[in-house]
Amino acid sequence: MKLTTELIRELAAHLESAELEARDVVKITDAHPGMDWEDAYAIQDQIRLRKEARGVKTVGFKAGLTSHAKMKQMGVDTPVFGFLAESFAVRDGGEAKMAELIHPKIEPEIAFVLARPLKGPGCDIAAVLAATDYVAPALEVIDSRYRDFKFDLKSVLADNCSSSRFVVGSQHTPVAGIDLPAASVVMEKNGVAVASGVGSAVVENPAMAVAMLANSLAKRGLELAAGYVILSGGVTEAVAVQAGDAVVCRVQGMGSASIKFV
Ligand code: OOG
Ligand code: MG
Repeated sequence: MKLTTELIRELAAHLESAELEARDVVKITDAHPGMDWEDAYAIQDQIRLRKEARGVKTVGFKAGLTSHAKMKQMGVDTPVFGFLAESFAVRDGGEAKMAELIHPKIEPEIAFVLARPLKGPGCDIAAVLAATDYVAPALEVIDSRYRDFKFDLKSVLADNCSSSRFVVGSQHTPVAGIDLPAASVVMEKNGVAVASGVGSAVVENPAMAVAMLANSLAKRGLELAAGYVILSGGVTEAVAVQAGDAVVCRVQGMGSASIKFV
């Protein structure tokens, strides 16, 4: 750790206010170039604790930058992990308000909902599949608090990996019947396909991204709880949205998830 506890709390308040007030800020490594990985995750943890202290529950976690398309789009080369607060959840077919967002982009993902807790280290694909209650199509709305979505890995980790809103499809599919790497994923905006890929785009198997998340959390003494929603990461590049847009993610064998921007 390079930053003091006081500064970590200040930076968490700074980034969470930017989120809640829908305004952008410059990336925090500009003023704190010496911050390390531990500091970055400590700021993210502090944002989570701020929300929990106000009664906003944590309902899951996410992996991000788990596909080559996303890594290339953002100019980084390792996965990142963030948390999902209940205030981020939008029901399938529901609305996200543009006035509450800065410059949102949307990406198609595969969600896992856990029947049993998942704890690293040593989690692998088999452990993830055994702990999974069901899988479903998902859409994640990412909304970096950083100006023009320009960041480095430490800044984005501190900013809870741009997490903003998410929708999980209402069809629940047991994972046993699904070939996750082969599952085709299509995202449509206003009825037109704007991105498509297959499950294997996410670290060869989206279940692997969940295992990596559990193993990463273990380093901070955290685990994935039963009932948690896990987003395994954007299958394709993220696409910008505006008021009036309707977006659907369809995953072969799993149905769809949809959201409107108003
Ligand atoms: C970071 C979040 C990435 C994903 O699924 O790849 C992410 C960003 O691109 O702003 O959620
Ligand atoms: Mg994502």
